Amino acid sequence: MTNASDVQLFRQDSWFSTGRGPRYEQLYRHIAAAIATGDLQQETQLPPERELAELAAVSRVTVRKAVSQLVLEGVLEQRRGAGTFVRSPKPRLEQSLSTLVSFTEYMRQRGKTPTSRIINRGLFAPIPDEQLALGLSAADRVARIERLRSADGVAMAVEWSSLPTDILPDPSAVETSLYDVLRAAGNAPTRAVQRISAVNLPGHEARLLNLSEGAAVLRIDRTAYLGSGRPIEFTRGLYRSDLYDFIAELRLEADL
Ligand code: 16G
Repeated sequence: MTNASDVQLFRQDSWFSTGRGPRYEQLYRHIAAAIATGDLQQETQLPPERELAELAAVSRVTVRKAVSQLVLEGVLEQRRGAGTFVRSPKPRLEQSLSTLVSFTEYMRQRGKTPTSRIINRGLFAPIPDEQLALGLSAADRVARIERLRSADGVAMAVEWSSLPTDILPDPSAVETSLYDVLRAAGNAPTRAVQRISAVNLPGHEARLLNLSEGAAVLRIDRTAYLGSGRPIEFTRGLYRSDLYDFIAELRLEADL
C-alpha cells in the first residue's frame, strides 16, 4: 500500500534533473542518499517494483536497474516472497568474521589442506609501498614473510606479507597461518581493502607456482586494519586464476 511519504520520496521531481545522468542512475543515487540520511530507515520495505515505477514515473526496467545496483552493494536486500528492504548493517565483528577470510581458513572451508613454504622472512627496511600502506617511515623496520601457499600439495599463490614489528616482532613465529598468530596476540584485523589486477608471472614466481613464465595471474594487494583503524598488514600476492571464485566471493560480500 502506498503511503504519503513514499509518494513524496519517489515522485520524479524530487530526484530527477535533466542533464544529471540516466534516470536509473539518478534514482539509484536518490535512494542511496535517502538511506544515508535516514529518510529511508533500516528494515523499511520499498514499494514493489511496479508501484515504485508508477510513483517515480519511470519504467520498471529503470527501477530494477537502480534497485539491483543497491542490492549488489549490500544496501538493499531482496527477501524471497517478502520484498525489498533496507538492510541493517551487521555488527562490525560479525561482518569482518564473515568476510575477512585467511588463506588457511578459506582452504579448510573447502575441505583442502593448506600448507605454507617459507621462502624468505625477517626484519627489513620498508620499501615505499610498505611505508605508505602501513604508515611507516624509512627509518622503521618491517617484518616481512614471503610464502608459497599450497592446498592439497598444489601451489596456489606466492604472498609477501609485511607488518609493523610491534605487531609481528618475530616473523619466524608464523608456521602455517599468519592470521592465527595475529589472533593469538589479539591483533586480528577486522577490515581489509584489496586492490586486484591482472599481471604476467615473472620467471622466479612462475617456477614456484609450476606455471610458465608470463602466465596471467591475479595480483592482489591487501591492506588490513585493526578495529582502531590502524593498518597492520600489507600483503601482496600472486594467485593462480583458478582462485578467482574466492576473490569474487570476497568482493561480493565485503561491505568495505
Ligand atoms: C589471504 C590474504 C592475505 C593474508 C592471508 C593470511 C587474500 C587475497 N589475501 O591469502 O592478505 O595475509 O590470507 O592467511 O585473501 P594465513 O592466515 O593462512 O597466513
